[in-house]
Amino acid sequence: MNSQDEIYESPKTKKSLTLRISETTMPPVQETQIQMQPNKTLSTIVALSLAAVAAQGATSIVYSNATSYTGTILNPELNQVGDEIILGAGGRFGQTFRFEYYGLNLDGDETVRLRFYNNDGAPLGNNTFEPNSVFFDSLVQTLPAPTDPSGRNTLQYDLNFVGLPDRFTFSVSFGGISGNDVAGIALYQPPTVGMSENDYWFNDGTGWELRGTNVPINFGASLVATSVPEPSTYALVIIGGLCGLALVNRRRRAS
Ligand SMILES: [Ca+2]
Ligand SMILES: [Ca+2]
Ligand SMILES: [Ca+2]
Repeated sequence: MNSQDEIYESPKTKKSLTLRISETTMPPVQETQIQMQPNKTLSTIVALSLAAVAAQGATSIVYSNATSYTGTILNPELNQVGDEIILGAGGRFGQTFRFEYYGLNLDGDETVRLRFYNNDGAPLGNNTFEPNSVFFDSLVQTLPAPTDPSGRNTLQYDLNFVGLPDRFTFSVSFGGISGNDVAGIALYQPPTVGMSENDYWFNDGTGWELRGTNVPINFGASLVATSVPEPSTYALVIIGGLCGLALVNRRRRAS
C-alpha cells in the first residue's frame, strides 16, 4: 500500500504541514486533450506540408518531469504557484505543454489557469529573479474533475509556437475551490530532461515569494518544442504554390 502526502500551504511560514491520504493502486493517468478534426481535403495538403517542415525542423522534448510520481501533491488552495525550469537542448518554439493535477471532491465549478513568466523581475540574489512578464496565458478555463481512481489527470495545451527562453516559470492557479474541494499539482522527481531547483514560486496576490520545503518541489510537467517557428507559414506557402500551379494550367488551356 502506498501513501500520498498532501502539502498544505501555510502562509508566512516556510514549513508545510503534511496530511496522509491513503491510496491503493495507481493506474495510468488519463489525459484530456483537444482533438482537431481538420477539413478532409485540406488535411492531405497540410499533412504533406507538415511532413516537409518536419524534415527541416527538429521537434523534441525540451523539458520533462513526468517519469517518477513522488506520491505528493502541492495544494496551493486559491494561490498561484509556479515552478521555474531550465530547458534542455532542442528547439525554442513551444508546441505542447502538459502538466498533471490532482482533484478531490470537485463540483464542476472549478477552473484552472496556466501562465508562463519570464524571470525578469526583481533580483533576489544568487542569480534568482522573480517571475514578471507573461509570455503565455491560457486564461481561465474549466478544470475537468479527474475520473481516474488515482484522482490525477493531465492537461495539454497548444502553445502555438510561442518563443521560449532557456529558463522561465510556469504557474498554475485554480478557482472554484471551496468547502471540501481539493485541487493540487502532482509532484514528480527528478526531471529527466532539463532541470528545476527544489524550490517553487508562491503568490497570494501580494507578490512572488520563493519557497522551499523539506522535499524537492517540482511540478509534473513536460514541454515539446520545435526548431521551426511557424509550420503553418510553410503550409500556406506550399498551398499557395499548388494554387498557382492550377492557375497556370488553366491559363494554358485557355490560350
Ligand atoms: Ca466539493
Ligand atoms: Ca468547487
Ligand atoms: Ca522546482
